[in-house]
Amino acid sequence: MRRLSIHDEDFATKFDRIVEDRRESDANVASDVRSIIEQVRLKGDEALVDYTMRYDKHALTADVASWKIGKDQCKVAYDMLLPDVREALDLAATRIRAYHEGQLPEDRDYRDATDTRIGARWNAVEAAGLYVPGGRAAYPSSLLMNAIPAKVAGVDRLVVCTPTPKGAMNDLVLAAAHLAGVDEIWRIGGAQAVAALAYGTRRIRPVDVITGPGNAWVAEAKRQLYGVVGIDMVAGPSEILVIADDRNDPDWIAADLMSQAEHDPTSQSILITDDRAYAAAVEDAVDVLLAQIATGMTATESWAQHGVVVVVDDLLEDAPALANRLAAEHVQIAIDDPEAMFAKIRHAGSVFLGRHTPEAIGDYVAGPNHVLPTGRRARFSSGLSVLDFMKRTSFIELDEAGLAKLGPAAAALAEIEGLPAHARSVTVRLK
Ligand code: HSO
Ligand code: ZN
Repeated sequence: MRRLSIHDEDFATKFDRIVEDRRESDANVASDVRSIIEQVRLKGDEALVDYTMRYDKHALTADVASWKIGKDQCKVAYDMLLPDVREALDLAATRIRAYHEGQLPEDRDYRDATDTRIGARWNAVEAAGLYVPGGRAAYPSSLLMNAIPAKVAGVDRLVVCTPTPKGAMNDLVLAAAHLAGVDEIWRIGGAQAVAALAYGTRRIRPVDVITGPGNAWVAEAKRQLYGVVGIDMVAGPSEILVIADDRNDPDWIAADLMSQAEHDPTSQSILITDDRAYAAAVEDAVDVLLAQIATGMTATESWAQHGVVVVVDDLLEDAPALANRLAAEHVQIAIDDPEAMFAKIRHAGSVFLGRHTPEAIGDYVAGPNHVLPTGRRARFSSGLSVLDFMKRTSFIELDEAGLAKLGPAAAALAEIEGLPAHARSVTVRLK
């Protein structure tokens, strides 16, 4: 963990180094991924059988159940949930759905002063693919956060791919898939799954957009296949920035910091506070917590490698500029009246206001999406939304009088661009 004070004489340099630290996998997977994609494109299902045996030790056979998890199986998983888990998942799904319904965009259709009718209509993509990682990062909450916006957008066919290493399935993910209305679940993972979703195989029909988190191979496959399909974003390790004054219980803030540190050793937790003694109290509370939680190993590594504590003079004056440089995925503003600080935050994936809004509420049940830009991408991008599963088609309609008004200018521009057929398609219609 690094400690910085705004009074350090090399503060700017040290802070720059933190901002520039990408923390992303440097594994050089690009060429492996390229060849996996090529094999799936050439050999289709046969390549999926090979890779799934090699990487997941799972045999895809003539038995369709080895390929696909049935909807009935998802329903059984849902029905078997403990009542409090089911209620929690239901609450999450209901709130996520309601929030995302509010994102549905409005079509535009109007006549301007020249009586030209112009506008745009939104339509959903036909099919979306959702990657769900196996193992540690197989979160039912992430399935809901990806699947529900797709369904709200109006996607007809929602396909999940997930690895089932040695045949193992995650019943909570299946239960969430039932709740979200997923249409197909294929037992395939890695870059090969992304390639199958993009190009299609004999068994798996292709999709138009692929979303969902994954390891370095999955992320690289999405990057390479962007253009063949749409993708949501290339996500990196999770981050949290907590801006807190000394009137917060240090235990609360320690838990907030560790809530993201426990995701992955490359996750990052940063505290900005205005009191050195308070910073030390939070650091102590973090150490106590790390010894108690089952994810202590992961969180300890994240905190040791990437944790940062910054002490400033005045929170309202100093913190927003630092926060905007970091453009963090999550920003918690744990002070009494967060509004003035919030007004100065321009770059952040999601902001959590006040002392009673821990980031974890946003991970699960608040409603807004938890798929958010990481690695400073909040400078130019936003969290997942229904718009990621939609696109708009613009339209234009003129009548004879309207064409008479606009046509000559279009013809003139076509002439200077040296495109006579363009000009003519206009002028033949002018009397
Ligand atoms: N905080 C993660 C999402 C998540 N947390 C899923 C718990 N489950 C994304 O930044
Ligand atoms: Zn989380």
